[in-house]
Amino acid sequence: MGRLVVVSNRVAVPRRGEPPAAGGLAVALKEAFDSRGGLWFGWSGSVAPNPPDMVRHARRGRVDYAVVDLSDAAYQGFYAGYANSALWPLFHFRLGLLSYDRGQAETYRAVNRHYAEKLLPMLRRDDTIWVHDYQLIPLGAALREMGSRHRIGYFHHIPFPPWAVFSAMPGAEDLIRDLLAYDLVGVQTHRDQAGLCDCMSQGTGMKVRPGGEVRLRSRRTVLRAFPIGIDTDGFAEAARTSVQSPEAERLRTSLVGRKLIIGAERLDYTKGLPERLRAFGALMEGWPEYRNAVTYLQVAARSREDVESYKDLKRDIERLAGTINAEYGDVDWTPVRYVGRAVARDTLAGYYRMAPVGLVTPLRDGMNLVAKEYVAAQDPDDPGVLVLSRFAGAAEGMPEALLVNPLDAQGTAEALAAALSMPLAERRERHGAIFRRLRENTVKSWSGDFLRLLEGNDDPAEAHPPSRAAALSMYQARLSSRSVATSSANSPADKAGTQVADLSTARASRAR
Ligand code: GDG
Repeated sequence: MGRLVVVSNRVAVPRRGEPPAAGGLAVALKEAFDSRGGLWFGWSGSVAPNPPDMVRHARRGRVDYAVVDLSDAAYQGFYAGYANSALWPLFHFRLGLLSYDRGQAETYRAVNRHYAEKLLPMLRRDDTIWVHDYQLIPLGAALREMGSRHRIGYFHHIPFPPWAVFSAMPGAEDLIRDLLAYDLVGVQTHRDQAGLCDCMSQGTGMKVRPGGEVRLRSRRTVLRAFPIGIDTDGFAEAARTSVQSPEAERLRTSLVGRKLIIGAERLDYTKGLPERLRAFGALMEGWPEYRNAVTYLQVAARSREDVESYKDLKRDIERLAGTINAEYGDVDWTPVRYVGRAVARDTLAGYYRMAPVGLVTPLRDGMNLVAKEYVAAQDPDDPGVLVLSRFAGAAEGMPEALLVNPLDAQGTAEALAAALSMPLAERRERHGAIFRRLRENTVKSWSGDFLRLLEGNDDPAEAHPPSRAAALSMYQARLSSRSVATSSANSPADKAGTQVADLSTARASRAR
C-alpha cells in the first residue's frame, strides 16, 4: 500500500521529540501515517511580503511535513478574502455576509495551482491523496490538469447548502465541477450530502446515481456522508484527570456552589454567540429562581480578526454580555463570564466535566466537535445535559440532546431550564445513549471509513497509472531529493523544519 498524502490549509509541524497536538486531524491520521508513512503538505501559517518560493521539509516519525509560506497578497486574496469572506459565509448559508471580489477568486485559484505545482514533484506513483476543506476545492482539478492519476479524495468539513443558496456565488458551476476531479467527496451529514447532490445535479446537469455516484466519461466520483468523530476515550480521560487540576479547582471555588453553563468556540458568527447570550438573558428574565444560582461561562477564542464581519461580532457580544451583567448581576455575582482567548485543551475538558449544562448553539455548523467533547467529558454517574442547535451537524447523531432552534431565544431558555432541573435518571439515559455512539464512531473510524472507500479493493496505481508528464516530474524530483538527502545528515530542509515548528506554534491563531 502506498503512502498517505494529506493536504490541509494549515499544517502544524510538531516540535521535534514531541507528539502531534492532541485533537483534530493529527489524531485521525495517526494510525494511517504510522502504518504506511506519509506526507502532510500545506501552508506553514507564515505570511511575508515576498516569501522565498520554496517548500520547507521536516521529518517526524514516519511523516514528512512539507510547508510553504504565503505572500501578503496571497494571504489577503486567498485566505482572508475568497476563502473566509466569500466561501465561508456561502457554505454557512449567510448570503448577506458574502463578499465577492473577482480578483480574490482568481488569487484563490492561483494559490491552489501553486500548491499543486509544489506537491506534484513530491508524489510517488502509488500515493493516495486526501485533501481537506473549502480552502482547497480546486486542488484536485489542478493536480489532474498537471497529469496526476492518483486516487484523490476531498473532505468538506463545513456544511453544504443546496443549489438555491450555492448558486448565488459567481462561478458556482466551476466550483462544483472542480469536485469531479476527486474520486471521493466526503461531507459531514446526510443533510450536507443532499445539498451536495443537489448542487451537483443542478450545477452541472449531471445525473447523481443512487449511492451518490457521478460519472463523467471514464471518471467516477462518489459523494458520501462521513460524520467526523472525536477521540472519545482520550477526551474522557483528559476530563477525568483535569477536573482535579488547580485550574479546575480555581473555577469551582469561584462558583461558590452555583451551577455552571458552559460554551466554548472560536469567535465566529456561525457559532450563534449573540443569539446564545439573548437566550441566557431570556432564562434570567423568565426563570428568576436561576438568578444568582447559575453562571454562564463563555470561552471565545479570537479568530480571523482581519475579516471585517468578525470585528463587528466581537463588539456585539461584548455589549450583550455587559447588558446582561448590568441587568441581573449583583455585587457578589457576575451572570456571564466571557473569556476572549483560548483555554488549554485539557483545562477545557475539566471545565466541561464540572458544568451541568453544555450550551452549543451554532446557526450552522458542519459537525461541531465541542458538542461531542462536552458529552465525552461527563461523569457517566452524574452527567450534564447538552443543549444543542438543530443546525449543527452533530444534531443528526444526537437526538437525545435537547435540540433547539438558536434563533428562538425563548425556546432555548426553556431548554436551559429543563436541563438545569433534569432528574438524574433521565440525564444518565440521555448521556449513555450519546456516549455509546461516540465510542462507536470515533475520529479514527471516520478516517478509516473514508480511506477504505477512497482506496477500494483494487490497486490504485493500476487503476490510475500516472500520465507521462506526472511520471517525469516525480522522477526528476526523486533524483534531486536523493542528492539533498545524501549531502548531509543535518540537511538544510531539516533545519528549515525546526524553524517551521517554531513559526507554526507562534502563528497558531491564524489556523482557521
Ligand atoms: C470545522 C467545522 C467541524 C474551542 N475553543 C477552544 C478550543 N476549541 C476546540 C474545540 C474543538 C475545536 O476547537 C473546534 O471544533 P469545531 O468542530 O467546534 O469547529 P471549527 O473549528 O469551526 O471546525 C466544524 C470541524 O471542522 C471538524 O470537521 O466540526 O463544523 O467548522 O475541538 O474543543 N481548544 C482549545 N482552547 C479553546 O479555547 N484548546
